[in-house]
Amino acid sequence: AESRHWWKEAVAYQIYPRSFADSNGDGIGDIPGIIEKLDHVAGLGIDVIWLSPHFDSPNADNGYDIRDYRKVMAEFGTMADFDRLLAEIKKRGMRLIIDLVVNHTSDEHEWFVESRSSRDSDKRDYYIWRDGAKGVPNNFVSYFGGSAWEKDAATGDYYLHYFAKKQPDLNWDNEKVRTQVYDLMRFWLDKGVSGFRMDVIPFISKNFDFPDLTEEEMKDPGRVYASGPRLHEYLQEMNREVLSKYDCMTVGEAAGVSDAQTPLFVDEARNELNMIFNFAVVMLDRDGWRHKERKLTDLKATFDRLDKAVGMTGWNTVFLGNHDQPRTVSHFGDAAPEFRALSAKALATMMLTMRGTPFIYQGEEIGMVNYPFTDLDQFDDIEVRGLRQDYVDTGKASAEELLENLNKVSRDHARTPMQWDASKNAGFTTAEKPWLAVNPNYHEINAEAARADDGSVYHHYRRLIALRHETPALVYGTYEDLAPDHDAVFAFERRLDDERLITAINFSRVPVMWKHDGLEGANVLISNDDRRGETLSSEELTLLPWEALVLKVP
Ligand code: TEU
Ligand code: CA
Repeated sequence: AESRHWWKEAVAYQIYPRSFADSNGDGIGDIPGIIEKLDHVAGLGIDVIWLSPHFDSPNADNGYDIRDYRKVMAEFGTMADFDRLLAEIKKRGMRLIIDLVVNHTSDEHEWFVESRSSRDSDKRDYYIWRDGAKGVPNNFVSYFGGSAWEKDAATGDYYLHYFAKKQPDLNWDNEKVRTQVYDLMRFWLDKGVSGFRMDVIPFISKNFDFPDLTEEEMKDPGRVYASGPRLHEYLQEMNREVLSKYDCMTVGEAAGVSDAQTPLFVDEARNELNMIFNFAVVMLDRDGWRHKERKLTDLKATFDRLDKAVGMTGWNTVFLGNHDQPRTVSHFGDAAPEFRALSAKALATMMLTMRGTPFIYQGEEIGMVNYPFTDLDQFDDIEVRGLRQDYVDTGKASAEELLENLNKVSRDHARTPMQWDASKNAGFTTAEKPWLAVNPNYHEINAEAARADDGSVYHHYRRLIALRHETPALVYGTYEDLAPDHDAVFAFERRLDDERLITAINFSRVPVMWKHDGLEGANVLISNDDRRGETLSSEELTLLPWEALVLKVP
C-alpha cells in the first residue's frame, strides 16, 4: 500500500501577503494583518499555510525578486512579526510552508551587486555571464518580455534572466551557490517552518551550451528551461543535505515539466520532492497570453493523465488558482450572479475529493471573481508591462485584443485585495487607496457575510475539508474517471479497500442525466443544493445546473 504522510492528508491554503490584510493603513497587506485573520483560515479546517514571499525585496515582481533571504520585507513587518505569525499558526494546529525562490535573486541582492561589479569578482560565477564582445548569446526569451539576456553596463557582458532583468538567474553549477541556498533553507527550517513551495525549481540547472530555441520550442520555452542536465542531481543533493533532516513538506512549482518527467521529481524512491504543481490544468484554455476555449472532456482527461503520471508511488497537488492565475470561479466555473456560488461550491467539491494535496488560494473560499479591467493602465503586473512592449508597442496585437484577453487571464485578478467585509475597501485597508484596486463587488462577496451564512461557499469548503479529514479513501484511495466522454458531467470514484465514494458534478447551466451502475442506494454526503442525507433510488441521476454531489456507495 501507499506510504502515509501528514502532507498527503493536509489541505493547504495560499496567502499572498501583499493582498491579504493591511494592519497599518499603508495600503499594503502585512504580517500583523495575516495574524488578525488566522481564525478565518483555521475555521475552514486548513492544515498548512503556504505564504508567498515575505523576504526583503525591491518588488520588481512582488517579492519573487529577493534582495535578502534572511530579512523580512519592510512593508510586511519585522522578523519578530514573522516569529509571532509562526507561533500563532502553530497555536491553531496548523503548519507554515514558505516560498523558496532560488532560481534567481533580485539584482539588488548583495551577491549580484558584487557579481556584476567586475569580471574578477569572487561572486562573478554566482550568476551566468557571457562575453559581451560575442553578441547576444542565444535567442532565449524572458517570461516578462524581450530577450533573457541583458547586457550589463559595468563589464559589457551579458547575464541570464528567465524572468525580469531585475531577476538574474543563479548559477547552480557553482557549488558555493548551492551551499548558500542549503544554509538559508536550514535557517528557516530551524525557525520552525514546515517546508517550502519551490519557485520554478525545474529551471535551476542550465545547459551551458545554450543552443537556440527552435521555432517549436519558442512556443513554450519552459520545456527547455526545465530540462537542464544536472537538475535531478541538485534536487537529490538538496534532499540529502537538508530536507531529509527535517519533517518537512516540499512542493515544486513545475513549469515546463512533462508527464514523463513528473515521476523523476516525486517518486518516493528518488528522494527529491514530495509533490509538484503541474500547470496542465490551468493552462488548458491558454495559448500564451491568449485565451482559448476548453472542453470539459479535456479537463477530465488532464486530471486523469496527471494522476497516472504520479502513480501510486508519487504524489500530486490539486489546485485551480494561485497568485499567477485568474480567479477560480471565473476560470473554471460560471461567474454569472445566478451560478457564481453554486459553481464555486461545485469546483470545491471536485478539488477536495480529488487525489492529491489540495491548495486553496485566498479568496477562493468565498468565491471571489475576476476584476472588471477597462484599461491597460489599471494593471500593476510586470508581466503586463512586458506584453504591452512585445505586442502592443510593436503592433503585433491591438491594445483592445490584449485587454480582452487579460480580462480572462491576467495574474492581477488574483492579486486584488482580499474582501473581508462590506466596509470601505472591503475592510482590507483603512488607506484611501490600496496598492491594487478592490473588486467593486465586495458589498456582496466578502468573508464576513460568508461566515455568517451556513449555506455559503465558505461553509461548503469547511464541510468538504472535514469530510476529507475523516475519510481515508479521499486521501489514499485510487482515482477513476467514471464518465470520461460525458460532455457535461465530471464523475469520479475514490476507492480504498471497501470504502467507495463517488463525486458527480454538472459542469453546465442546464440539467443533465448521468447513469451509472451502483448509484442506487448511494447516500448523499455532500450536496451544493439541499440533497444532503438523501439516498438515491435509481441508477439514473439527474443533476441540476452546476449541481455537485459526493456519494457514499454502500
Ligand atoms: O512563476 C513561474 C511561472 O512559470 C509562471 O506561472 C509565470 O508566472 C507565468 O508563466 C507568467 O505568466 C513563478 C511565480 O509564481 C511568479 O509569481 C513569478 O513571477 C515567477 O515565478 C518568477 O519568480
Ligand atoms: Ca500594511
